[in-house]
Amino acid sequence: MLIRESEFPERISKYKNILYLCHRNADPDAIGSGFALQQAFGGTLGAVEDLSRSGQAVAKAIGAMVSINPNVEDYDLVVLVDASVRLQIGNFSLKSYAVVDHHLDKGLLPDAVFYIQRPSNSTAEIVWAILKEGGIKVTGDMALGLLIGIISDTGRFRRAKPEALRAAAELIVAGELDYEEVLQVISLPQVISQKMAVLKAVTRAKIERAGDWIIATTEINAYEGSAAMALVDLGADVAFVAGRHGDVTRVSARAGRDAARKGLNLAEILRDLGESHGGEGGGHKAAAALETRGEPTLLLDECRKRASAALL
Ligand SMILES: [Mn+2]
Repeated sequence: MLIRESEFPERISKYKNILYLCHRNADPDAIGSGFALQQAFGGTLGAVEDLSRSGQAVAKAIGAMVSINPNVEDYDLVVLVDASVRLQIGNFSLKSYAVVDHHLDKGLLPDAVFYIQRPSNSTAEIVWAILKEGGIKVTGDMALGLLIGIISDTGRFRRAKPEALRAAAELIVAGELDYEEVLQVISLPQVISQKMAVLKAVTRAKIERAGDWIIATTEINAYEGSAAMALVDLGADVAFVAGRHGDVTRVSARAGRDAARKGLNLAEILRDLGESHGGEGGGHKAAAALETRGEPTLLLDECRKRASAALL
């Protein structure tokens, strides 16, 4: 059942033992949002498998204790934060759960006891609305985590909508934060394996034109998301990067603003591909991911065809 932000405190108060669960490779938006909810309403903060490097940096800066792979059976409610597809949280059984998320995916919504999902730049903005409307006082650390969530999910405000900018300004005031210091927290030097992966992915890329649109596809078995982003930064309108992970193939996709405006919806393309290959995909219009069985080359072909059909 879809609820409003203002209804969240009342709903959550009915449960005693709550787990706020962040997705796999938890990023600053997931950690910052989960931490703020946990601080405001009590319970445990957890993540599936691991935290991303920037997720770890944020957790350290705000003093978040994150339980890795907690036993979901131990809780009477699991609040999934920043995720609404199985792809991001893995295959354990979920009895009673809620969702707070900003993706376009519907996968886990029908069985949730309640959920808040709307297409904002970040989950952190939704959490900020919950706290604000509930009249809950935020600490500096809560505000810091939420602000970093917004900064990182907007690409340092490059994709920010007015609501994100407004929430960021409010959080700086509420948490008495120094913006320059905040940026320091997520200014991490790239590790060499990431630089190598991205450079290899770019040099191997296949570049094709669909009318005036440029679609790039490539394979690399790590940092697919960073590689796709790099290809779009270099001029591709759409980029799909596939990599093998054990017996599954992961595809990360990114699109430039013009392609998304033209109606390209990467979340839809990767969700459909996931459905037809027995995997799962989803995300946002301009940034999405897929995990499924199948040959990387064939999956990339299908991605390219779907993207050019959407753009032409
Ligand atoms: Mn997010």
